Amino acid sequence: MIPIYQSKNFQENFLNIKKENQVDEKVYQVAKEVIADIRVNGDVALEKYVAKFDRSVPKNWEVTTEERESAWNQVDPNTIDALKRAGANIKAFHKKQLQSSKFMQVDSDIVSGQLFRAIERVGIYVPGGTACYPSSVLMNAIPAVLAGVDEVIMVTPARDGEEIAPILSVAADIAGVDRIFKIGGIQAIAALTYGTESVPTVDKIVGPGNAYVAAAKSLVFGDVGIDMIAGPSEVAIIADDTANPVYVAADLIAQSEHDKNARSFLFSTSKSLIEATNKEVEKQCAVLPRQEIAGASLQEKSALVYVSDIEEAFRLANKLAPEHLEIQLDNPLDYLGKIKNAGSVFLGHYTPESLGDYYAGPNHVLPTSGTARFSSGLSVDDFIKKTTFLYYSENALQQASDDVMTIAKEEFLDGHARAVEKRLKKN
Ligand code: HSO
Ligand code: ZN
Repeated sequence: MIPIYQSKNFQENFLNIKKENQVDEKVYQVAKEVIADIRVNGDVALEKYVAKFDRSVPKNWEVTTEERESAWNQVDPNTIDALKRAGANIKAFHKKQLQSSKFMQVDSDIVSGQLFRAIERVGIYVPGGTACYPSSVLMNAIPAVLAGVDEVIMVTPARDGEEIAPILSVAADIAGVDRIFKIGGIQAIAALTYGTESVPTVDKIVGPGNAYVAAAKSLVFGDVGIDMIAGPSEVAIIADDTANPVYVAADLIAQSEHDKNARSFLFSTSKSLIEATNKEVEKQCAVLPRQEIAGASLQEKSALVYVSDIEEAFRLANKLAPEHLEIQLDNPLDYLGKIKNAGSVFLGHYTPESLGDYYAGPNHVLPTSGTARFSSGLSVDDFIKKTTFLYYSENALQQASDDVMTIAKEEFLDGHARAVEKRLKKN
């Protein structure tokens, strides 16, 4: 059973709380030590930590072409076809995000603009444990490849001996990943940041990971770019009497099966929908393989919230800024204008979040824990740098000179003023 809240209680319990420190000190300490060791001692240290922390120690760090080819024979052809179609949809969606460099102002005397250039090398972290998701390989690598990144390098720990999960290798091929290394955990983040004899450095690391990986990413940030540090997954559903409780319950459960800390919310104007949803949740959970995880998330972290009208539902959802927002109302497109804060939105009774998680095109790497108030899901932009440029002719500089020198002098930076003055025509 998911606890039922009134709008006011929900706000007190879920919206006005201070964030807990997500990663504990001991985890940071371990990460610091491993990173420092690999930074200084390269492969020797890397080998030591792979042996200590990863489940198996491969002889060859890098997945060979032969291994990548043979992975295709180890995955069900139907799965391969589904992944290819998902890859095509994700590619088509992200292609529309590409932009060309901009000449912002052009006349004969002044030219300015922005050069859009891809990051040269990107590392993609892929967990190897239970959350070993080929969909995440597609979601992280496809925008990088489309952006024009020269080299996309994936890291993931080997399982039972020499091999990485074949489905991850196939997904990597579909997405266009250049190289794969069989390394996981803190040691993978350290190796990608500082390089070792066998692992090249990258300029940015993206992809989800456990607490150790998250700690390592935040420690190396600055020496390398990172994406967001994702918290537990969330969904908020806004629904009224037109919604089907079977669908609402299924979507709450889908989110909650990710993690005991996942959070699933329903904001509804309908008491009967809330009651029916709770009954459905019980029924559907009883036959769910991951019922223990989903059950913990639903009972301890989730809420069914009764609201007086749809406006109130949107107000709460915007304050929550959920990673995923579903609008299970008739004519759902009419409500787009009401959305201020959400990672990704799913409209109508037939657009479950699962479509977005796997297949339709939008990215599933999204801002969690309310960070959708100020950030966005992964896109081609995350792999692009924008370099501004400027050209002034001699005449244009003459015209701007007084203003520039005046401001420079106000800042007591005479050298700046003189850099203009030296170029002025002497009459
Ligand atoms: N809902 C997850 C993504 C995912 N779902 C991967 C299934 N596989 C976070 O957006
Ligand atoms: Zn999911």
